[in-house]
Amino acid sequence: MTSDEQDGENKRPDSSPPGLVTRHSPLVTIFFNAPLYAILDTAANPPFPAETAVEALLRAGVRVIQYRHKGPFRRAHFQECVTLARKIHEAGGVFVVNDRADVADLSGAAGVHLGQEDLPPEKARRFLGEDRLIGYSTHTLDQARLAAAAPVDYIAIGPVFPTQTKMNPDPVVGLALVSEVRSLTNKPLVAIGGITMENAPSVLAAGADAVAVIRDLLAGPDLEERARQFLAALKTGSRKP
Ligand code: 3NM
Repeated sequence: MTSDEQDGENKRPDSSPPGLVTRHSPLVTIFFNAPLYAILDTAANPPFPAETAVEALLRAGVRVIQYRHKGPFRRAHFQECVTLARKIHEAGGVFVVNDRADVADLSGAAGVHLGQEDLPPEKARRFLGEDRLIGYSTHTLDQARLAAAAPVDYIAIGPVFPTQTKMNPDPVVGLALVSEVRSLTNKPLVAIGGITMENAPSVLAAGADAVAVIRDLLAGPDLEERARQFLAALKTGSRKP
């Protein structure tokens, strides 16, 4: 193994591991088959390491997984991202790092998820190049309109329902805004915030391609089984690719 591989360094544009999902791959197709976007939030205190969680999610059939760490980003967090990126991409999945385009790039992630307070999408795109995925959180119709025109590959909208997970969440947007945003863009749409196995089908029915979930995935004693049940509940499917 070279030192580059050890560092997870991913030299653009042609050293992406074979099979790595890039922005040119159809995310809508991935979401059609597995419309669950799992977020590993380091503050959610899962009773197992992130690597174990990822293995369980992949076995269950989850294909898009985000690493979310809001505290100081230490070397150990970076190394964790390197390990998760490799594991997820080897399984044909998509690994996304929250907030940090630098970490996404250097860890070999498929992309970054940006919030409204992070790097502007244009700057992240310039930094990451054309191959990486960029997701962008929105909380209002105006923000979603701007995101539709921005160089981002998918749009997140939320919080759809009240959430206990995010600190200082934006006002709840409800299913109505999910439908409105659906009608203004063809980009993959990921709904987030307070989504549970019970309400998730209604979120897809409102027009989302996928649901992003933190807390409700950890609700049962067995993450793999919970993720399987979640995917089964979403089986009615989202937008056809
Ligand atoms: N972003 P849970 S809501 C990380 O509105 C995040 O953009 C939101 O966690 C947004 O599934 C949220 O536990 C928290 O509600 C999602």
